[in-house]
Parts: sequence; C-alpha cells; structure tokens
Amino acid sequence: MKTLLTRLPAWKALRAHHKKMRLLHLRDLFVADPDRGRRFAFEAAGLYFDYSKHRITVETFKHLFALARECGLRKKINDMFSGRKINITENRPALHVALRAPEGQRILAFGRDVVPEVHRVLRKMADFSDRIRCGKWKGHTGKRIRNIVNIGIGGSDLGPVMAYEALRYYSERNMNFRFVSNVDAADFAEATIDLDQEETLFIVSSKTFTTHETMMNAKTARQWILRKLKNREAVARHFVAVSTNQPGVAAFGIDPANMFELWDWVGGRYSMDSAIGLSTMVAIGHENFYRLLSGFHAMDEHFRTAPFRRNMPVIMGLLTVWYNNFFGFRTTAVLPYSRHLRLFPSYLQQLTMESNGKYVTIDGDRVNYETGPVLWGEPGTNGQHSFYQLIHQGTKIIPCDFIGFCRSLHSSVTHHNTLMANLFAQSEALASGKTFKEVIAEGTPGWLAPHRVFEGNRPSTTILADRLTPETLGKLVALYEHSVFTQGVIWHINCFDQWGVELGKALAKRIGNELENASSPRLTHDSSTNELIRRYRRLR
Ligand code: G6Q
Repeated sequence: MKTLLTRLPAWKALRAHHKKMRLLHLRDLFVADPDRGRRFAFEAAGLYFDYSKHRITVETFKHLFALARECGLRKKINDMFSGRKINITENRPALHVALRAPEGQRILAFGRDVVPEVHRVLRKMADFSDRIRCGKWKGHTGKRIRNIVNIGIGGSDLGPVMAYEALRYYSERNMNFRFVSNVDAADFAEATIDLDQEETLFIVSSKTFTTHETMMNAKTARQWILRKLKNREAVARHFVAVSTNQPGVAAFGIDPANMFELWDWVGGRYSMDSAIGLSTMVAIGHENFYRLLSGFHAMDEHFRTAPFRRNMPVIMGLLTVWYNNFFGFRTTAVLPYSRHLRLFPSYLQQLTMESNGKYVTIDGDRVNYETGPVLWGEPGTNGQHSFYQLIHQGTKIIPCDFIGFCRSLHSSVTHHNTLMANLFAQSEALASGKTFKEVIAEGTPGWLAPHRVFEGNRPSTTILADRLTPETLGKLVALYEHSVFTQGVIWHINCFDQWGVELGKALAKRIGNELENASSPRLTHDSSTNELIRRYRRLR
C-alpha cells in the first residue's frame, strides 16, 4: 500500500485542530481545567507519566488516536511481537522483545521459537559473569580479572556504556569497567593506561565481527596483551566475544566456547539486553541483569496490551508526531535529573535518530512530511546553567522530557529535594512562563522587563519513577524503543535498518587506502576532498 499519510482523514483533522491549538496557552489550559494535572497523567509499569504540560486537549488525542488507527498501529505492534519480518529491507523480524521474554513464552522468528535460545545464552552469560566476579576465571598468569574492557561501537557500545553508568550504584566496585569504541588511538590508550594486562579481560562486542573500528581496536588489544604476556595462548584467557560470526571469532583467536551469541533479528541499537550486555551483567551481577530484563518486559507488555488512551509509548510517540509534523518543532530534549543517566540522551540519540532519520518510506517513496526529530540532552541541574536559556527564551520551541526519581540512591535527602525541586520548577516555568505584568509588579524597571518576561507555553513530559533500579532502566529504555516504533509506524518508515551509514563507510575505506598508500593513482574526489587529502599527506 502506498503511503498517503497526509491525505488520511485524521491527518487533515489534526491540521485543522492545530490551527486552534497553536493559539492556546498552557497557562490558560491549566486555569480552565483544575484537574488537568491528573487528567493527563497516569501510572503504568511502575512509571508515572505526566503529559499534562503539553499543548493538547482531549480532542487532540481523539485525532491522534484516530491517526494511529488509520495507520494500523495495533496490527503493526502485533506484527512486531509475533516475529513477522517487519524489517523488510533486511528481510528479518525485529525481535528485541524476545530478548526479555520470560522462559515459557513462545516467540517465533523464521518459524522457530527463539525464547529457549535466548535463555540458553543468558545462562551462559550468568555462568561466565559469576566466574569473573568471584575470581574463578583467572588470567593467563593465574591472576584474578579486575578489569573488563568492552570493545565495540554504535549499538555494541552505547547501550553497555550507558547501562554501566546508569547502574554503577549496583556494580562491583572492586572491578574497573572501561569502554573502547572510537578508532582514534586515544580511546584505547586512555582506557588501558593504568591497567595491568594480567588482570584485564576484553569483551569484543560485534554482531558482525567485521566492523572496522572494533576489529582495529581488538587487534590493538591483542598486541597489548601479548606485549606483556608473550604467549598466544593468553588470548583465550583475556578475550571473549559477543557475536553472530563464529568463524570470525575463531580466526581472531578467541575460543568459540567463549563466544556469546546473538542473532540477526536483534538490531544493534536494540541489543543492550542481549549478550551485548555482557559487560553490564559482569558489572551488576546476573540477578540484577535479570531485573533489568524484567523491567523491559513489563514495558513491552504494557505497550502490547494497554489501550492507546493509557499506553505510554503510544502517547509519547504521538506527541512527537504532533509537534514534529503540526507545530514544526524540530528537536526534542531529554533531561534526566540523575547523574547516573548522564549518557541516556546519547544512547537515545542512536535509538531515535538511526531508527527514524529517514526520508524514504517502507515502499521506497520520498516522504512529503517531516520524520524523526533531532534528540539531544544533558542531565539537570547542569543543563540549567548552560543551554536552558534557549529552551526558556529562545526562538525555537523544544519539547522536553524530564526524568526524575522520588528516592535517591544516595543518602542525602537535602540534595535530592533540591534536585527534584529544580526539575519541577523547570517544567512549571516552561509551561506557565511569566508575563510582563508580573515582571513589572515585582518592581522591575520598564526597560528591563522585556528581558525578564517568559512567554511560556513550552511543552514537556515528566516521567517519575521510584528509584533508579535495573528494572526502572529497562522500563525507560523500552518506553523509548516503543515510542520510536510508534512514530515509525505513523511515518511509514522502517525503524530497523540504517542504510544511511553505508556511504560514509565505503568512502572511508577508499580514502583510507589513499592515505596509507600516498603514491596511489590520481585522486578523483571533488576538489575540496582532494585538497584535504593532499594537505593531510603533507603534514602528517
Ligand atoms: C545499530 C547499528 C550499528 C551497529 C554498529 C556495530 O543499530 O547497526 O550502530 O551496532 O555498527 O556493529 P557490530 O556490532 O556488527 O560491530
């Protein structure tokens, strides 16, 4: 079926509705309905979701839900959960939900129940991480492993490094966890500068085991180990792999018995809860990793079963469409009030922008509407002292997601009260603003007043959880995964491929050869690229 999104009745109704809505102010909406803060908020899967500070009314959602129905969202959700090949350009299902399905649930991929395999690998991971954590797994010289270095990039890095930071509170504090992703030699050098080879184990995380950056860093790691341990057999004690590519892993010198498997039906950016999470499991222990998975699963079940009007990922995804396509707001900020979630926005950047940064529909047509917005963010309160100025008084409107916790992991209640007071204050200030009259009434001189006025009417969601636990992290990640999917269904794009990263990779290979081999034939790039290459060759 060809996409006719902008001709759907609900799309047209939303366009007309927007004309009214853009004139309404959140301040007035709150005055008109004293119960708004409860009407547009609910709790599900243990998360409290307040979307009352959005430029919406009951009618807005009547049209947005109609749009979801007209786009077949319910069927598409069922297709994903039942293992249909929804990633059509790669001819495979997108079954990350199977990674956290409890034993006994049946999910078919290519006609085969994958849940038993998922649990077989989880048990192998648990056994390995237990042996590392209790010191049974020894390095080549008999020393205990104290340092884990994950080598991987993109989906094989961003999840592990984010989860380690997020769950550091639960981590084994007598061990070091480092992450090497960039092919810049500084990454490896800095990650290992203070580590002893005898106590270090590398997890080479690569679904394909061919990714250029990861393979180069893995080879550097192998040299680094051999430089001190001087015996090729040491590789087997200091390297394990997470991959689908057993021949590649064996050729590197890693014992295939120490390979943790994943599957083609897991996309890189949807893989932090697969064996790609091995470093997470070693850090927090297998029981906590299982808790993380149960958090994911709780949100999956909520997404799969809740009616749209009480479905958090659906509402979140539809709000993104509402702002992106009708108001023309082009970016979203994610602002966790938690130091531990400081890498959550960069994790979400890949999840959202690699999934929905596409101008071609599933049918191969050029879209005639906007797709995925730019996502960015930093933890509060730090961001308040930097870019929040633009969010409050800039000319661009940036819908924000505030994420906070009712209880801190750390003992100081005073710190936590202050942190949360800031979160609540920001969303209130963004929504209500401050009028000229209010500013003058405070005694501000007229010439200064315009600078101190806040227009307000700037939308935000607030997500509150009890504490940052492994379960909560799982729920939050799954919430965004399914919100991204909801958006992709509306925009009729494939959330699960990433062809847009290919051209740069191919050109880098060609230019890499030209840099290695300075006498290579005439350069045939554009004149800018030719000149950059020549200059680099001269000055390196
Ligand atoms: C994610 C992408 C991409 C991928 C990396 C690493 O969805 O597919 O970020 O995760 O390119 O790939 P490998 O795991 O195969 O090394």
